[in-house]
Amino acid sequence: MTLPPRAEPTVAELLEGFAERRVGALARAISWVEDGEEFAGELLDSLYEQTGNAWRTGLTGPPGAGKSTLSDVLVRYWAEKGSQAALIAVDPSSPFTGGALLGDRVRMDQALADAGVYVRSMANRGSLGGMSLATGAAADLCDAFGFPEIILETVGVGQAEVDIMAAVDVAVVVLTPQSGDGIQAMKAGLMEVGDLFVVNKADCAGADRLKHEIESILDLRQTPGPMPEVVTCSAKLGDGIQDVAIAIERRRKVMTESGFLETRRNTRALARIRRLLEGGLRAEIWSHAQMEGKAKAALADGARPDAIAAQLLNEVLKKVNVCDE
Ligand SMILES: Nc1nc2c(ncn2[C@@H]2O[C@H](COP(=O)(O)OP(=O)(O)O)[C@@H](O)[C@H]2O)c(=O)[nH]1
Ligand SMILES: [Mg+2]
Repeated sequence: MTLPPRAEPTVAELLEGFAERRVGALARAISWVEDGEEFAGELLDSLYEQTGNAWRTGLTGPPGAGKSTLSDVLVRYWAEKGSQAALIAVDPSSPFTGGALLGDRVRMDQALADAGVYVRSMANRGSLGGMSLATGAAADLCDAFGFPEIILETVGVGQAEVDIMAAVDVAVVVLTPQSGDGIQAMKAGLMEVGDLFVVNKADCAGADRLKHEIESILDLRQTPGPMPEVVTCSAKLGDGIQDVAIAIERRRKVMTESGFLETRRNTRALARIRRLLEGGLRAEIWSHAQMEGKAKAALADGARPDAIAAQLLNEVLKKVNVCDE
């Protein structure tokens, strides 16, 4: 027996769900964003005024560093203080893995849901503009829904993770004393993106040495903004969690008071506009039949591909200018 397809809610229905704080509405809204559903933009527009109240914390670092374990204890810590969290676990790796790396996360979900935490996994579905756009919009939805704390946890380290970290208020890089994590972090560009460094697995040997190693690397960094702190903890044993939470809190305070947070949020909004603009143009330009036809004709005439591209770009730019006037 096949079930009839489930009817999609309308924007108005989802807004009603948000007003009544129904988690099902939030879940569906995030799916809209993930799938690029046609009314997602309208929904986000309607909710925009309700955003800007949540803190966005990113957690990144090599697989196995303890990001899931740490985010788990952090959201519980916040929940106990009366600050409910939404936790978005992101696997931005190629669509082929289908988010397989999120498995460890899923196992923890039920217990967290029972503690009042909203948990959501997002995997790369090959979405236009990349995962940082989709996760940014998902965070906006959690923000509008009224979660005061939002955690974005990534599964690994790579350019996509760095992009996601650039879209949070405070980016926490989690490393461990094992496996030369300090060097790995440097290679992956995490030293520039981190606002706070957590040396997890402090119950294992070498945590203090790694802490000093990170501090000496940070001394050389030329990234704008206040200097990051390095704290140690053992997420699994629950040791030092308060230190991590307090360090996050301190970082927010420093960033707010120095005006750096506002700058960062503006930069984030601009980067988002630029990405969407470029993505939109990219999608439009080639599908424009004339472009492809012209390119084919020029190729048949024996013109050089780069020269054809430059010529076509010029034509597009001229058109844009005409529209300006
Ligand atoms: N010894 C020790 N193990 C930990 C600690 N935190 C996490 N782990 C373990 O490290 C492994 C990877 O943790 P996980 O949170 O899944 O890492 P993720 O891949 O970064 O999300 C798991 O087996 C955890 O139990 C810790 O503080 N000390
Ligand atoms: Mg994990």
